[in-house]
Amino acid sequence: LSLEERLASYVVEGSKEGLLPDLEQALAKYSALEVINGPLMRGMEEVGRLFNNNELIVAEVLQSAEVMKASVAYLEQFMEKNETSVKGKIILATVKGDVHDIGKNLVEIILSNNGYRIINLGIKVPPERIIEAYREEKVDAIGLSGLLVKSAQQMIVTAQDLRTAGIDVPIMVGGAALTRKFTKNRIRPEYDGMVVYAKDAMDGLDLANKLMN
Ligand code: B1M
Repeated sequence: LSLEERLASYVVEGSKEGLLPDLEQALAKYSALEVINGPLMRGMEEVGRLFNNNELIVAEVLQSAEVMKASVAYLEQFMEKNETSVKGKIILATVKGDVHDIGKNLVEIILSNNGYRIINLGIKVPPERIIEAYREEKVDAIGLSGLLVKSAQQMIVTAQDLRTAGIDVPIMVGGAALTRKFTKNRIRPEYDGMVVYAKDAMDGLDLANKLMN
């Protein structure tokens, strides 16, 4: 197998044996983020496909997630850091009912490496928790992540609850179940402030930079 195929296969197989030396080798060729967005993400997509076809069980997908998390944890130290002054304070949360957090945590790493203070509320976060954190922390924006189809619906509910609470700072949404169109047509009308859709973590950084200007 080529280096790229091996990297994807660690994720698919849920195995860490040989992972670190291969990640190290990959860094001679790619940036840390390219390793994540390229071979590791391809592995994760394959996991999703196999799981969908009932060729993997949840326990196996969890092991794949562990490999992805370990890889990101290792690669984090090699990611570009822009330690300017604090550009803004942002809440991040995976919405109520959803446990997927690898994408959200990647967004956290990238934003905090680029001048943002992140308040990461974790997974399965109900709107009340977000409202509470907003009031305590006085944040500049709220980021919501969700990968399940029902999470897209939950984002609508969350936007409604935030509006009812009188909150109108920009919301950034992301995750596999969402689209720009859904964001514009279904979430945006339920909220008083801006709602933007980020297709990946780097897009999230670009949008955050635009929102803060
Ligand atoms: Co789940 N899962 N899962 N899963 N899982 C999916 C999402 C699924 C598509 C797999 C499939 O069937 N093909 C499917 C959803 C179906 C649907 O609703 N349409 C699914 C399912 C069904 C489930 C369960 C219901 C399975 C079950 O129990 N029967 C269950 C749900 C539990 C729950 O949430 N209540 C479940 C559980 C799990 C595990 C716990 C085993 C594990 C998660 C571990 C963890 O996160 N700690 C898991 C995993 C790993 C996946 C897949 C395989 C991979 C997700 C992932 O981490 N990708 C996934 C299939 C897939 O996506 N290919 C799948 C890598 C990550 C970096 O990408 O999160 O998309 P992603 O983030 C991207 C962008 O989306 C974006 O940036 C990131 C990249 O830069 N982004 C943002 C994300 N959030 C953002 C926020 C932003 C900006 C950008 O701003 C705020």
